[in-house]
Amino acid sequence: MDHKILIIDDLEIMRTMLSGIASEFGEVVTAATGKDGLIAALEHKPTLILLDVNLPDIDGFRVCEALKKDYRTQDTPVVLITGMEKDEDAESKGLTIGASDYILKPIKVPVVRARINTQLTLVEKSRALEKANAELTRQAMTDSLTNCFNRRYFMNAADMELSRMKRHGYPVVVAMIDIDHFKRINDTYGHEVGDEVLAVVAQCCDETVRYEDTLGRLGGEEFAVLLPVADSDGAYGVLERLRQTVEGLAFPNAPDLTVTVSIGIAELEEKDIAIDGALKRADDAMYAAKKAGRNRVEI
Ligand code: GH3
Ligand code: MG
Ligand code: MG
Ligand code: MG
Repeated sequence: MDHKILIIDDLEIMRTMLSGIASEFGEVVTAATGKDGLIAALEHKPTLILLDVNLPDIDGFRVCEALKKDYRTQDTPVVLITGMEKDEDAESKGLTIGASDYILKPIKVPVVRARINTQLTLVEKSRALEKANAELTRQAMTDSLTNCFNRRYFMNAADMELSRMKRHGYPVVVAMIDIDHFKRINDTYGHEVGDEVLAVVAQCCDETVRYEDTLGRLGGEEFAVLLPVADSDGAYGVLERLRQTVEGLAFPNAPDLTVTVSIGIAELEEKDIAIDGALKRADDAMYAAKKAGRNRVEI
């Protein structure tokens, strides 16, 4: 892993000695004053900061406090370095204000090396956890076949959009998109082609709507999209374009296949308590499109 270690110490000999050890772990940057150290922390975003307590301008405790107050640096571990070995207060004060560890002067090379190693290992573990967490969060909100949001995420997002609409008063439209005769597609071409159709249609929907619109797979071959700041006439244009694009899609594994969708549109209304009401109206409109011959958009 790429580490960057910031050393803040006013003595050049200390900066040189500490740099020698720290450079075994990654890139090293140094600063000779508290102020320069704070600037360097923001500029270089180090993984670890070694901070001398006795500095000519701002003392190390206050530098540490400043680092811990700033959201941009508060998660960066700080190891304090001091010559006040008799002063137990200094040690507890340092640890209380958020320092991760303490190194006493005169420094011993193996001790410094071990303490740096411990801090960097902790950083690596927490980064790995963060990554795993982010991946879990992504999986929990995504439908794995189509990569669009799953039903649970969509319903939550839609309820939030409904309350935003009520607060701000802008129109929001929800559309139900259902693939026509999808069962027949599965029966004729097999489930694998069916799955490919779902993925391609989802991608097509995603590319047609705007970035701030939310697309979800509600079930089998049913998708829904939320279009904020759109009234049903405005949304009709977008969805009619989507309908035409889907009709023109080509499927390499089924060259003679034409896929169409039926789409129902409804506006969210002030009286709606949850998204279900608007979804039901969109669903009714979608069924009207089916009844009217499919491959249509109905309001
Ligand atoms: P309509 O035009 O009236 O919508 O007819 P339809 O055949 O599309 O509708 P129906 O609800 O009868 O059939 C939906 C089919 O979708 C049935 C089900 O087997 C299939 N299906 C649901 N989920 C998946 C999936 O993940 N992959 C595949 N390949 N098929 C699926
Ligand atoms: Mg000093
Ligand atoms: Mg269908
Ligand atoms: Mg259906």
